[in-house]
Amino acid sequence: MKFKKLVAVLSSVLLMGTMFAGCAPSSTTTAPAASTEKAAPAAQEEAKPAEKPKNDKLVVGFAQIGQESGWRDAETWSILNTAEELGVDLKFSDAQQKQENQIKAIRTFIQQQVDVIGVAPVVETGWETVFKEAKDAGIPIILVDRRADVPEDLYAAFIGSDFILEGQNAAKEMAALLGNKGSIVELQGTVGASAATDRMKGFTDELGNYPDMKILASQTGDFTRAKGKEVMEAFLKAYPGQINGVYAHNDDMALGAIEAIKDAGLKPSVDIKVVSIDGVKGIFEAMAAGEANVTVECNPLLGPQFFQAAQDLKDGKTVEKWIKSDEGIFRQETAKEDLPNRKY
Ligand code: GYE
Repeated sequence: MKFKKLVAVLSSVLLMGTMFAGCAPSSTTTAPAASTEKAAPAAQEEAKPAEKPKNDKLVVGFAQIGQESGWRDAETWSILNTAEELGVDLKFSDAQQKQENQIKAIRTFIQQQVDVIGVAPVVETGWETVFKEAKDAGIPIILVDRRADVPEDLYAAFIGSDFILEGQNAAKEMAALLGNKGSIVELQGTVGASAATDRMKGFTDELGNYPDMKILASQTGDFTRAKGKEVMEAFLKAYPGQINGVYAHNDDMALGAIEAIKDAGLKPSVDIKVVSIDGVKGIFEAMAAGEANVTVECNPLLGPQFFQAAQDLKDGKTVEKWIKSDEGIFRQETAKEDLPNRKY
């Protein structure tokens, strides 16, 4: 499935917050009503033994957060596309940024007796009850890209990045850009999300090594371009002529901040240094145009690792508790050469 086509399908189907089953080409665009293969066991049970046959298709439920960023779209694409390639029966839900919708989706997956549930927890807390329900039903949970604050026995694995390290790397890059001296504003991700909490911690801790660098202000832009712009506009008004750098917890917010900086008559990456996290194409374009400085990569293409872990769990194998992704740091100097190689 092509990325653009997928995004179009997502916008039209998933925005409604519905759930649909199967990721094969035939079912991706089908109406939610088609998702009944696993939901009507009664009729089947009379003909077949109650137990699921061994070696049957891998059945997975995935409770996605929403469509707040280019990174998120790339992750969704990776999940849908890998399921299609592997022939996995995928039930996919878009929670439109709401934890209650993710919890509802997980409960539906439990009823549908999926083999494994994947969830990208929008915030860190509030998962214990529903994860216990999955555990009682014998369904392992894989945390994808963000962590949940639950006891270790309530999830099988976390697949994703080291957000603290990303924050530390971002701080080192900012220090190098500013000659170890200057005032920074921070655009935080969604409040309560592990990706935001840890990116803030890593950055702040690392900044402790640079006595002449300080954070002037820090506020959430909810991982979106629109809010990133809005908050940056407010910062520029509140601290005229005082901001040397902006650190954004994701590229989308940085792209919003760049617009705000330009609207204020300043040059992004020159008058105000721009450092962010993710590595989406849009920020490479901005770097190539000389408007952003550095992105610390966070890989969203987690589909292959996710379904491998799901299959291993179904097969009764043990999986690593933290499956990490390989990531780099990319700077303005090489952006033009890097751009054609970017996959998301
Ligand atoms: O950095 C951001 C997204 O959870 C790691 O969520 C993910 C973050 C990603 O919306 O762009």
